[in-house]
Amino acid sequence: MSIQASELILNPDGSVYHLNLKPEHLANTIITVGDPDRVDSITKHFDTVEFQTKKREFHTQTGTYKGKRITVISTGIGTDNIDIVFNELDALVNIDLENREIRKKLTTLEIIRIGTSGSIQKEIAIDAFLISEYAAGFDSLLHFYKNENIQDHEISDALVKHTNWNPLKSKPYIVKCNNALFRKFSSDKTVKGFTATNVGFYGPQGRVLRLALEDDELNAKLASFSYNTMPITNLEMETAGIYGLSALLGHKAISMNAIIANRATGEFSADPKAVVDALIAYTLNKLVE
Ligand code: R1P
Repeated sequence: MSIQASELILNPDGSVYHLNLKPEHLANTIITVGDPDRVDSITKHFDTVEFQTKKREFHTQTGTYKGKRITVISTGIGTDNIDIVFNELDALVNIDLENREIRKKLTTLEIIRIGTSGSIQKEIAIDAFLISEYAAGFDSLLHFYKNENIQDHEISDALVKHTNWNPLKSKPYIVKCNNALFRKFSSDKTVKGFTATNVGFYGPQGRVLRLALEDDELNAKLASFSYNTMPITNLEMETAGIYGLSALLGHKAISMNAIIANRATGEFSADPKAVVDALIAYTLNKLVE
């Protein structure tokens, strides 16, 4: 059945509404970043850039790195944007935009987030590269989709109990990375993590400026949570949405985090750009190994 114009909005040139992309602009390997300026920091390593466009916070460039075709796209901040980016990326490969029908043969995208993050474990040092094996979504994105098969309810229930989670907040959903990508991007230069994806930067991540927190022990409780010896390691704002939607849509995803802050010790990286650049170089090399 054909998807209505109001549900899958296309621009007059036939590109998808927010991303401004047509199917031919997209590679099957995609790097997502939060910061639009980080797109250039990645594609400056490319052999060539064949296409670029910008709309709102969604900046895209497609080119090749050591012969491998890759699209780099900025998502801006938060899982609300992840909903837009992942649905539109999927539509570009898995919906025929002319007749607005789902393709019979579906394409699997390989998606790598390169982002920044704060550790909540003292021993995960500033400037570390952390790969999210699991993610806990404190936003509510996944709850709007049928998702029973991809969530880990046991870990979620244990986390709710350990933190005495306030039921007025959306229940944490637990999702996992793609195992093959986890192995591909892991090395002695990376630490494995269980990432909490927060719905904001200040209160939701336990930062106090002028407003008191609903639970000022939350970060400490997250840091002391351990399920089968898996502690929660770091906070950021996209990974759980990326893992959840990728699993539902049939794509493979991994989230690479440059640890630029340690919330347990109060330290901040002396040169956050250098650690992000180092993670970009590491990730690109792993992609073509
Ligand atoms: C907050 O400053 C932003 O930084 C982190 C968070 O996930 C959030 O998007 O990632 P990026 O550096 O990729 O944006």
